[in-house]
Amino acid sequence: MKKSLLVLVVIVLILIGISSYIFTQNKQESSKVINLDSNKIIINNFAFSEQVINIKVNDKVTWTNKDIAQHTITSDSGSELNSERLSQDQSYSHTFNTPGIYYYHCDLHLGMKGKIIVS
Ligand SMILES: [Cu+2]
Repeated sequence: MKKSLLVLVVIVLILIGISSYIFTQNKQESSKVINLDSNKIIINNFAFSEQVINIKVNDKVTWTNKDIAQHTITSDSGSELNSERLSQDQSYSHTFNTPGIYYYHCDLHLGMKGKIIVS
C-alpha cells in the first residue's frame, strides 16, 4: 500500500515537471513569434495594418496581402519599393539599407498609403 502511494507521488511529480517544461517552451515560442512579427505588415480591407513603422538599417519588412483584391507596395517616388501585384496570401519583402523616410502606396488603390522610417 505504501509502495503504491510512493509510485503515485513520483508519477504526479514527473507529470508536473513535464507540464511546466512544456509551458516554459510555449512561452519562449510565442515571444519569439512576436519578435519576428515586428516588421510584418498585413494588408487587410484595403489598408496597411501599420501605416507607420520605425525600423533599423538592414531590417527587412514583409507585407502580406489578406484581401481577395490585388495590391502593390510601390514607392511614392523612386524605386525602393516596387512589388508585383500581390494576390491573396502573397507576400513581398524588402530590406532597407539606407536611413530615411520611405513613403509608399498601392498602385491600384491610391488611398492606401504607408510610411517606413529607417534610422
Ligand atoms: Cu491596393
